[in-house]
Amino acid sequence: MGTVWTGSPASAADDGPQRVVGGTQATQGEFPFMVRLSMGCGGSLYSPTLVLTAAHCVSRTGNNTSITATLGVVDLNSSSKITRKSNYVYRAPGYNGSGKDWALIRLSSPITTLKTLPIAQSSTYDTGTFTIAGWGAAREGGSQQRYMLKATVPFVNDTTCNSSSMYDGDIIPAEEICAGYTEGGVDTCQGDSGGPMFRRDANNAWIQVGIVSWGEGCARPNKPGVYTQVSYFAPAIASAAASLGG
Ligand code: 4AZ
Repeated sequence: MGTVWTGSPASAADDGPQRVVGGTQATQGEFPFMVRLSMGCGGSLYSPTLVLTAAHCVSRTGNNTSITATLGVVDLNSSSKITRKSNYVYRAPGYNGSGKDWALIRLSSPITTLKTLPIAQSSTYDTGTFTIAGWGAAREGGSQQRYMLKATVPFVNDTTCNSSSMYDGDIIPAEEICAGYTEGGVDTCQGDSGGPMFRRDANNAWIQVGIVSWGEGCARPNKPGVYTQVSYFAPAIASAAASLGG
């Protein structure tokens, strides 16, 4: 995942090589619900047979046996990885490239050995510090990762995220939630799309609040990551899941 450059962003006084440090490696079993998809996206295990991802990671609603999901490992080359083929894709109705960036992928058979990631049902958890994770690029323009990386990023409110110094009105406040540091340095990046942004709930359990959607570059100052606001779509996601058999 992006994650990315840490330490301090290069300053005008810093003319040395830019120090780029990836997030840190997730440990095996730390985020059991994380999914890597063969088109180069992330996802989360919503139920034993359904993976929640981004609409922009899939092409259309309908039968689809072309996607391979890899689960249960931080190392994508591990011989203990679990894989499943897709059999159906459900893309958010009305998706046209702006907002509504969610989709469900149904797996050919259930995964019964991994924990699922519940989605936020209200805006209660749409604030605070969030965890991001994935196998996407560790810097803007960088390569995809073999080992899952993780990081934490702070919530950025819609007013700030839509201000002229940030996205200048391009955020859809009800549908999108921003997270990142004003100074940049930590972020999701290419290949993390579709993966979850999550935090702890009142019972200390992980709960998904976002889906990696877009951003201008990766980890740039004043360009936080933009995530699908899962709580807003929770009823639509639940009814789509029910229509897909759970
Ligand atoms: C991408 O292209 C992408 N910095 C994902 C996340 C972000 C930017 C781009 C956010 O998949």
